[in-house]
Amino acid sequence: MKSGDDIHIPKSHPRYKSLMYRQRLVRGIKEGYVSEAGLIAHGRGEAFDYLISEQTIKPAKEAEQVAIAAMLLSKNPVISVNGNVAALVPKEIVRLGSILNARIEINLFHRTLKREKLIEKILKENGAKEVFSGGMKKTRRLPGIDHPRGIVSEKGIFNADTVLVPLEDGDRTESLVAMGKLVIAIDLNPLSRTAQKASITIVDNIVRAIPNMIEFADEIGGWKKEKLKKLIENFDNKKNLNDVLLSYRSTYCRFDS
Ligand code: PTJ
Repeated sequence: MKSGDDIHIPKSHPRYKSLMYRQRLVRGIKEGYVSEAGLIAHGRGEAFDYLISEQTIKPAKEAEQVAIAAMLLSKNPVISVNGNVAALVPKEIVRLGSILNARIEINLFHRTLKREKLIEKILKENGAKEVFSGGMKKTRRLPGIDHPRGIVSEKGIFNADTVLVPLEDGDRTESLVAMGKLVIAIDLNPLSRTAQKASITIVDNIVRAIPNMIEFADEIGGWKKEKLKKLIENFDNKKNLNDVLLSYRSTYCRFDS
């Protein structure tokens, strides 16, 4: 039976973009690579996106630039991909990985080999040459993560010095930070455990964050190391998260007398 989720959405619809992203996730579920819980996560993200007027706010821009500086300075940066990321920004993730010379690793919360294979296919169709995952031969376990997502590839996340974790579920960030890695999170919820525990938190929708990061990579890619280091030194993640919360106030108290 058809669910009607695939109806044609006219470009003139005021929420065209938002509806198109929803459709991508629904299709991803039908194709078997997005988890059903991915829809719940997306809905939560949408709610938080309203609080920033569905725009990249200043603190997010700052965090995006610092994140790129950190990745440019890293020896072995890795971008972690889950089902939602593969549905929303597959081409952009591959492009960012190639500009930054970063490895791409599939790491799933609702892990199945079938989903891993389907996501690998999508990433390769979008230009990825090599895709790492916990399904590879040489794997290691992240300390403190008993869940199947704790199995990561040795050459990818396990040996990374910097890991970009978009739309993360929480405990893995803590484990990666405890291992001494620099963790960059993309999460619309500034209060989530991931957002609070990451080294650099980007509170922005991934569909805007990754394209912005690609622009920053082009812009600051040629900078000297010292200048990149300065950007990172001057960044305070706690302050940045606080600025995000303050921006809610300035958006939603605009009718104050
Ligand atoms: O594909 P899998 O099996 O690895 O599962 C992926 C999900 C996302 C389902 C899984 O990691 C999960 O359950 O995540 P959580 O705990 O719901 O956390 C996801 C976080 O991402 C929440 O804080 C959301 O607010 C946030 N989020 C959702 N959509 C977006 C987002 N942040 C940025 N951009 C989005 N589009």
